Amino acid sequence: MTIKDEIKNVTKKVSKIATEKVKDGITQLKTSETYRDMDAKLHNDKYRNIKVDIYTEIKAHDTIVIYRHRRPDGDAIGTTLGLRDILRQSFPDKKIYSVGDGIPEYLQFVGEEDQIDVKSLKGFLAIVVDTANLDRAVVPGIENAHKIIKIDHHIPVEQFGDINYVRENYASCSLMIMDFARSFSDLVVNAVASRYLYIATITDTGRFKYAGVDSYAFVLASEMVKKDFDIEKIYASLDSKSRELYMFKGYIIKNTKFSENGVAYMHITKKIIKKFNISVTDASGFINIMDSVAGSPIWILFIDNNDEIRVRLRSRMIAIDSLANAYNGGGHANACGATLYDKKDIAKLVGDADKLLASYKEKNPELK
Ligand SMILES: [Mn+2]
Repeated sequence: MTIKDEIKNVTKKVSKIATEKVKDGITQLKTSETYRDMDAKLHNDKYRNIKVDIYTEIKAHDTIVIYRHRRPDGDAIGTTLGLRDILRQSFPDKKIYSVGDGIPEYLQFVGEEDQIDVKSLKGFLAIVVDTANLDRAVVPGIENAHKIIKIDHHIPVEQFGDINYVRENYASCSLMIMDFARSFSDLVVNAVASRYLYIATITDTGRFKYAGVDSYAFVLASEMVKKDFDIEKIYASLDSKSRELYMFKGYIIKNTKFSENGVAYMHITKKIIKKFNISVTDASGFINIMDSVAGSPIWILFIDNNDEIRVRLRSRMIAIDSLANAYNGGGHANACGATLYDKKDIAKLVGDADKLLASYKEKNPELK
């Protein structure tokens, strides 16, 4: 065989292997069964039984009420409405409600919760989503519930359900619901429900930026996007702010303070809120403006709220939930909230955060 022929042969072999690999990939991605295997591989399928238990309770109840936490964010609203519409579509004979105490203005484009008197209902199934402890939840009439199911992705504070389905490695509660829905063939996720879940997912992951966003998150998001809803409109609604808020953004950037080791923080007083004519919720929404300062992977917003000071804490790489826990709060490792009752505690909390950052920088000198 000449060298020329040999090269030809090798090329043929390589291209045959490549073709087979591509074919393999295509067959592998063909069935949703394989997606489920991916879930099993990535997240361990020990949760399958608990999903079946939840599904069984849903089947067994004619009335289902879905609750979420107070001061709802995009995940809380999108997940409750998404789950409600999945169940309505899938079980048209059941009565399914999503209840709360009002939707903040910036999320009103998402959809509407149900205005019903839950106290008049009896023997229903309660599903509380995106909420670590019952104290944080808005749960009118839950005392009449026959059973309570908790579905959440926060660090568990309290196991308040008859069934507690908690998966901390999920980047949003909406992804848990999408995973749940596609685990059962008779659960229908239409375009309306997909849109709700998609809004929840992008808001809770900072548009797929935060820790916890893994390949399976994209598989689930991809399933949502396959349905026909307008993504451009969603971002237009989420990302446009009123002129007052736009000006307020400039104020934060101009007035952010930094601790010795680089914790970025800012105290928004009642006076400032009045000056810019914005709400406390609006002000809280600006926490992530401070996320892009080099050397400042912890950032904190303090907002006066009646007699309390609401605290929003965010970080990259460094777990800060212990800090939130020490100041009447909790949440995720990199995103949590707390409450202060004394202005003096601001300096104290910043000092504690500064120590955390200092010790992280000591171990990771590449972060100056
Ligand atoms: Mn969430």
